[in-house]
This record gives sequence, structure tokens and C-alpha cells, in this order.
Amino acid sequence: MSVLRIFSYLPNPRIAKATIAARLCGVSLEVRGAPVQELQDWLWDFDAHPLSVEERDALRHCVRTGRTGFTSALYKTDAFLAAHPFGAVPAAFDPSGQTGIFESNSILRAVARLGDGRVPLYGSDAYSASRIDGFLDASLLFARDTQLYVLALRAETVSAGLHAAAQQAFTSYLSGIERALASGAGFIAGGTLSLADICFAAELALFHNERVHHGQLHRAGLAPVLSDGVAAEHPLAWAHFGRLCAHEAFAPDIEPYLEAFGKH
Ligand SMILES: N[C@@H](CCC(=O)N[C@@H](CS)C(=O)NCC(=O)O)C(=O)O
Repeated sequence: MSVLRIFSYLPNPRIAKATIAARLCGVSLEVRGAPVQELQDWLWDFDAHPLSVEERDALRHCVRTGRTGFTSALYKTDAFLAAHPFGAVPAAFDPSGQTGIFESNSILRAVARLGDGRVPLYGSDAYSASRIDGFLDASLLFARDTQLYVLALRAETVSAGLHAAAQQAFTSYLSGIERALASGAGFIAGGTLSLADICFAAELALFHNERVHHGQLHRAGLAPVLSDGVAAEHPLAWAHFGRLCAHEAFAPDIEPYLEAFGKH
């Protein structure tokens, strides 16, 4: 039986954080969702499902304007918004549907806690767990600026300001990861694979969206952030990303996702 239900657009590397951790911990997840353009015709709820025409008519009162990444109206139930006050996906629920878990890093933490004892992905004590939290917090800062950039690329509205913020966030995050790996311990937060590595791989995979927008960047006189120079500037981080992508727990999610953007 699944111990967590997650609703999202698919594929989504942020949901891959949870599915990778679940593979490693032996936790069973239920994933519901569809490609991003189809979620406007889905019920955003614990019982998420594609809506029939009749249901859409009956649920007009649930229609809300999308805020981030969605320009269409979305059918979010009151129960969904009670469980997920920020109204975003990925959206996870406990088996009763009463407890909503939001933010992909916290959904990732939930999987690790549910699989506790099998693989110590979330540290071995308060200190190591908190160090992992630090990497997850740093990744969220990276993710915030790069989300705005990737969404603007998709909408063909990228500006020099958004590009500069993404470049700054990218360099700052990758520099920290590079320094962490320079200890030689083998993984980002220490000597074993942790949530910090899973989050890093998923967020960097997501950033590969930039690759299909090189034409737009060129027309705007902007250089790709994810350029050939990244491997030279951040060699440890880049090699670690390559190793993680090939890892048996990561590959089922990350490899097909990256294939859509060409080889990394
Ligand atoms: N930092 C969040 C990002 C979640 C997020 O912003 N989701 C957007 C899609 S990219 C969303 O659900 N938007 C709903 C809306 O526009 O109403 C995470 O990692 O889970």
C-alpha cells in the first residue's frame, strides 16, 4: 500500500526527488498527474483526476487562476487549498488525504522519514540532518531564481535581469556544491548519499530546460547559463551530477528527462 500520494504535472524533476528517495528506501508512492497542459482539465484535490465535461460544469465554483507556471484557470477544491495553502504542485498527501505536504524538498524529507531505518538518506543525528537541511535550503534559493528564468524562457519573455539573476543563483549554488565535494568525502553532505544529492540532481536536471531555448537567448544577446564552461568551472559538481544521473535509483527518472534536452 502506498504511504504517500503525490499529484503533479509529469514529468517533473521535483517529483523525481520523491520517487528517487522512494526507490532507495523501499517506500511505496502513488503518483497522479499528466503533462502540464492537461492539468487545467484535472481536479486539483486528494482525489485528483481528469474531469469530465459534466464535472467541469458542476465545479465552476472551484475555478482559480493559475499563479506560477499556469496561465489557465485551474479546478482547485477548497480541501486542496486547506491541505496546500500555497496551491502548488507537486502536492503530497498522507493516506487519509487530511495532511498536505508541499514544497518538493519537504515531500522528499517525508519519503526519507517514512523509509527511516532502511537507508539513512537524512543523516544519522541532529547535526548531520541539519547539515542536509542546509543544502536543501540553498537549493531552494537556486530553484526560486531559476524557476522564474525557466518559466520566462517558456513564455518567451526572458529579460536580461532574469538571466543575470539565474546566472548568479547558478554560480552561487554550483560553487557551494563544488566546495562541499572538494572534501573528498564522496557525496555532497558527507560520506554517504543523502537528500542533498537527490535534490541537487533533480534541480540541475530541471535547469536543462534552458537547452531548448538557445535560439531565444541568442536573439536576446544572452549566453546560456548551462554552457560548456560549467564542467571546467565546477568539475567536481559536474562529474557528481553525471554519476548521480547514471545511478540505478536516479536513472529511471533523470535519464529520460534529460534525453528530451540532448545529452548533458
Ligand atoms: N518550490 C516549489 C515550486 C512549486 C511551484 O511553484 N509549482 C507551480 C508550478 S511550477 C504551481 O503549482 N503553480 C500552481 C498555480 O500556478 O496556481 C517546489 O519545489 O515544490
